[in-house]
Amino acid sequence: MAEAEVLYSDIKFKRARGNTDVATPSTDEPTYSEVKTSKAQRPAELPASNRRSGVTSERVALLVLSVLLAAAVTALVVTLYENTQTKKSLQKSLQKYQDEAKNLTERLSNKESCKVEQPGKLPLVRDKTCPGYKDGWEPHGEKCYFFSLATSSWTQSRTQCKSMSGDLVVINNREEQEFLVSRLMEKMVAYEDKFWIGLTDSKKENEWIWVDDTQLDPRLTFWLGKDPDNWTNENPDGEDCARMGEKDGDKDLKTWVDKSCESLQKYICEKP
Ligand SMILES: [Ca+2]
Ligand SMILES: [Ca+2]
Ligand SMILES: [Ca+2]
Repeated sequence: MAEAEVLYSDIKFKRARGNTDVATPSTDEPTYSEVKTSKAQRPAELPASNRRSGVTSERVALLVLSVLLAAAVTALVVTLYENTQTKKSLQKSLQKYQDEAKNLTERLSNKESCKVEQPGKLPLVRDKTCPGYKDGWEPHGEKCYFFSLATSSWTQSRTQCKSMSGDLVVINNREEQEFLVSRLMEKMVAYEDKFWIGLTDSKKENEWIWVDDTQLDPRLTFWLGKDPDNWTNENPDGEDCARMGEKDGDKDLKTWVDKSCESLQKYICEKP
């Protein structure tokens, strides 16, 4: 018998009082007999309900597996979605940073081009200071320049320059002309807001002399249009002093015009 199989037995007999010879009990004397048995239940004899229970367990297991599989798939989908969102977010951020970097580069590039001050070929040395820089003198090359805010006649303007240890500007080369043209493009507030330079033909008509007594080199002139025309409508004495400046500049740097020396103009001074 297997361990799980249990047999119970409980038998009770009652003997008659005072009669030991007779083994047969009288009919009025009751005899008790009670037998309880319990047999092991073999697997093959499992009731139908238990078999159903086994099938149900398999179904439950299958259901649990299905739920776990569904959960795993859901988690995978959520992770994939989150990764996609993160990737999109990173791409947006990257694009934003790239745009900002591009803007910054363009702004820096513009700033650099302003420093160079086209059409000048040589970069300006603005950090080098000039004597009297607090009054507005600014360096360029080995010289210092002053662009006046006030207006005066050509002669008065020259006096002003001399009072500041300089003289009206003498343009010695094309590069110096380029520098002055570009500075005047910034400073001029109107088309007639031109500046006296140190050039005059007051001694002899059409014989132009710089204030340092050098003759004007015909290969290095920047007359604008039909000037010098010694126009006499404004002053019967004609026009014997030179002024310069084109608010919009000129690709050939042609910005000089002759003007009556009594006209009130701004002026450019130069000193070493
Ligand atoms: Ca000069
Ligand atoms: Ca003249
Ligand atoms: Ca003229």
